Amino acid sequence: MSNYHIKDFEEYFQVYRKSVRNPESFWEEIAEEHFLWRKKWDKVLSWDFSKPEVKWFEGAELNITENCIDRHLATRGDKTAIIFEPNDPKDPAEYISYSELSNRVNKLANVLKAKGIKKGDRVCIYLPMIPELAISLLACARIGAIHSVVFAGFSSTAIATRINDSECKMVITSDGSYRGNKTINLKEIVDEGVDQCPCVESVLVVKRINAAINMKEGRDEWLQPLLDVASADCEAEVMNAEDPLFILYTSGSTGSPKGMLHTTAGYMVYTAFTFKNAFQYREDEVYWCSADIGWITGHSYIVYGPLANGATTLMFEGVPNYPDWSRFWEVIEKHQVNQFYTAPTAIRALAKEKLDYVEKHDLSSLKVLGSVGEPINEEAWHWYNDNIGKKKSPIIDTWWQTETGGILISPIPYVTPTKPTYATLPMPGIQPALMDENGNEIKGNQVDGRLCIKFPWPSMARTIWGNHQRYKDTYFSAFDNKYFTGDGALRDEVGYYRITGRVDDVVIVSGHNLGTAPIEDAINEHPAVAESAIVGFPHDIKGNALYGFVILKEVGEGRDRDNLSNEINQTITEHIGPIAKLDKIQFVVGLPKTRSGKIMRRILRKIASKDFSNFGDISTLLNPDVVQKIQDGAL
Ligand code: 6R9
Repeated sequence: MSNYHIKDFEEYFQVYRKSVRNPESFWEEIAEEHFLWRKKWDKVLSWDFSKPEVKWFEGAELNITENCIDRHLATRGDKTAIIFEPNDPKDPAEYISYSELSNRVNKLANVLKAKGIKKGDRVCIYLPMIPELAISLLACARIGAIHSVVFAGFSSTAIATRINDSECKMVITSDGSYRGNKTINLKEIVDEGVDQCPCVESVLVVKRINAAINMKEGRDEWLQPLLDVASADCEAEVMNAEDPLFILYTSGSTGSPKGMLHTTAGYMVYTAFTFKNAFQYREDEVYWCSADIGWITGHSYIVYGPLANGATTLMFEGVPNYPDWSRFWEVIEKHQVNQFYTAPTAIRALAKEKLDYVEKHDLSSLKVLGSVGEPINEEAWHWYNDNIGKKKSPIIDTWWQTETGGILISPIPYVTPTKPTYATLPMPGIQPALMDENGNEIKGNQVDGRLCIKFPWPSMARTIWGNHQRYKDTYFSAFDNKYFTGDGALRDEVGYYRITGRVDDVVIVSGHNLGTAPIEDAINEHPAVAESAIVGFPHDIKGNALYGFVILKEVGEGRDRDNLSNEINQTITEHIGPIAKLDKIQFVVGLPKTRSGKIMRRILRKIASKDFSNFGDISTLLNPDVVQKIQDGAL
């Protein structure tokens, strides 16, 4: 894939203008030049946000695995496609070349076929971060089956809900997983879940930890013996551009999880394009995204985007603090990682530890640092920039969503001047709009509002599986003829975007619109504060007041709490103004977080307003036990 790297700021604006003036010809050119099609499209785009319906490259035929694997074989057959770095650093890393990947994907694809999986069938994948996870996604795509990956940290109830919602016929799992010095019996969790799923006909089990597990007669089978006798040739299923590729569940602010449906051609084109440009990936570089493939970040930027570019993508099975807090930096040095992509929550955790962990490793291979998943606060941004990037690797703060399929707003490294806490400018083809509460677009700069996208892009989710009405209600009803992201954003004097957080996190205090993220930023600047979360709670006079949940660093432990509270409010006053001062501050040991590291503000809002009833399903939290502790402290 040759030359669609954007080289400088001027070229960015040229490309952007072109992409907005004539989106069809812009994307058509990229699709023409850089991918392998069985048949070209009849029409580049048709769309109607009122239905809503969006179709890209209609009439085209392709298979995404031919683009991610087969076409590289002639030129990159021996190149490493996937580096697998296991949980235990004493175990050897695995280097899977493109030709080996081809064999392994085809074998698994043949096994799936032999088990009766056909085009359009749904397959649930519940695996740790081992090569079989990436291979399972690709094997499904090879035969046109729709994969539905469930993050292998979710509970059996969460698995069952997701399997039943999309009626998966098969589950691919493992006997267990390693996580630091622990092992987790995944199969037991799957068994409990699948017991509630009449649609599941077969369960394939990867051997990872050699655990003694139950195998249900007639349903469960070890995968390896089936692979041993499978053929390494498997003709790719010819897919239409708009045929489904995968379902991935994301939690809504209310109700059951939403199965976002992504389709084939548009998703492929957009993730490949953004991977290459947002990371400035070049041949022979090593790219590492530390997310789990159970999230959209892993789908788009561990598997499909990198492989469509013939890149070397690293999969890490472990955790940042095993055997100790230097593990990430050790992996970067060991594999000479050039682009590193992680989440602010990880950066904050790493920044709490001694700098020795960082300093004993050579990080000079790094060229680009990425951030994703939540707003990156200023302190974390600087720590990442100073200590990891040594002020020479640009930080790309990439804003996007499960629903958007790929990165929508991000600096292009070495092209877009960065600014801490700003995701900066839209990727080519993306037309953001800020909207006011009355549904009008706010033009000009130095404004803030609700973030919408007013024109389709290739990788947008096409529907919610089994519930198109909910798709319409959630994303296309708040504002006429626009996709509503659910996030708030501001546009600064030069047109850079800063995501201020979910719109439901905005608190109106005495008539002032306050984003919680900038206040958290301010608090986190206090030397004794490790992390904080702010929510609104009802107040007789102000309408809403602010409640801060604050985790202290060790240095703050022994200190007088009243004094600290005053200092924290003083910091807020200095950074934002007295209007943003907190009415209540509670020091806590942890914050309730989702598995992807997002703070569950819904729960904190309830605690702040002393409503301890019905927290909803907290079983999928990373740390459900922290909820009771916070509640006890609030009484
Ligand atoms: C990719 C991913 C989506 C929500 C999104 C927003 C928040 C993600 C962000 C960010 C500020 C960034 N978010 N990236 N907020 N700056 N760079 O995380 O998808 O799990 O669906 O979450 O995450 O609130 O709306 P997903």
